[in-house]
Amino acid sequence: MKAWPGVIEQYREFLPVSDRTPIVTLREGNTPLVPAPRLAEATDPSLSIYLKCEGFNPTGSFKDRGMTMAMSKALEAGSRAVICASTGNTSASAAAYAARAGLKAFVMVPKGAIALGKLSQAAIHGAKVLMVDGNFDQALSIVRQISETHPVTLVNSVNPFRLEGQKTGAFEVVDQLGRAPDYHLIPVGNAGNITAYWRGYREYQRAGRMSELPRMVGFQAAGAAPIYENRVIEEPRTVATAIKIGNPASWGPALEALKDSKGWIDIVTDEEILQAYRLLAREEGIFMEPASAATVAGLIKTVKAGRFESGATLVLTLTGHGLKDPDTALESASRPTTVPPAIDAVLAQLGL
Ligand code: AN7
Repeated sequence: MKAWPGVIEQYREFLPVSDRTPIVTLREGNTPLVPAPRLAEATDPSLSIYLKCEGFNPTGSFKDRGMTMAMSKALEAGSRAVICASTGNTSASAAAYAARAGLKAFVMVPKGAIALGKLSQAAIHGAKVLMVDGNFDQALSIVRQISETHPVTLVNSVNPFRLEGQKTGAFEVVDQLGRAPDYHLIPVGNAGNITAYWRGYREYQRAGRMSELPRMVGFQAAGAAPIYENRVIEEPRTVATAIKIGNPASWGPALEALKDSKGWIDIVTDEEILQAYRLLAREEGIFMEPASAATVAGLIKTVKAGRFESGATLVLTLTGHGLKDPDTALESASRPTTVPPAIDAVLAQLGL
């Protein structure tokens, strides 16, 4: 079997690269599309549910698909440094791909609202990490201004190459499933990924690789739901820190994706997110971060509301790995029990 070359080489004909583009890759993509029969059993057994496990990318999130493109094009353009604001995953991915490319990385993250794993990634890859005493939206505004006036490339999803890379997620779903699903469910923060998936599906259809388009269904956290509420949220709140965003950069394009695909956007509460988080880990053996669990929470809510027709095929993008956020995992599960090193004491705990 040929080794997976990474998303740019795999989908070169669909991407704005040329022979002169130096490809910066960690062999991202080719993530598993895992059937979720227990999840169907727990919701509606007539549904075919598949999980696109993006947490298995090199830095543990879907951001690597966009970062391989953004970093390759930055290098091609002669850039020496990159900058981003991030709720965590973008900064982890930018730091790793910048290291790979030999570029300097500057990342800005909201203080106290970034999961431990993500922060550790940005740090160990050698990025200059700034913790802003404010939120993501404020940090994005600052780095956007800096990139306009200083020699540093912005690698947030407002960089058009990011979404170009991320659309390969849709290509893979179709390649793995043999068709597009009837519904594609996805968490929404800055709204780049929902926009990218929709673009990917449309381009694949135009190229004759699939026939029917899916309906895109997005989920925001109830305390951070600007698109759902149709207003900027000044102080977004949610346990799913990855999607704690009050003024999404791709707001307009996401609305178009929802409208064009006859999809919709809904909200899920933190309680629903954490319930889905535990369910996914315990019933399906898949550990994804809370923002990803928002999609599973959305599935449960939507099935209850009777919005999916019987027998429909659903794909859920699980955007980031559970290990990114060990604190939330430990707070959401029962604590380990300490025992002395003695068989009797251990047996007393096991109840065998
Ligand atoms: C796990 O890292 O915005 O709607 O700065 O990390 O495309 O923004 C992360 C977003 C979903 C939302 N799931 O995707 C960042 C950042 C996870 C994420 C989203 C993010 P978009």
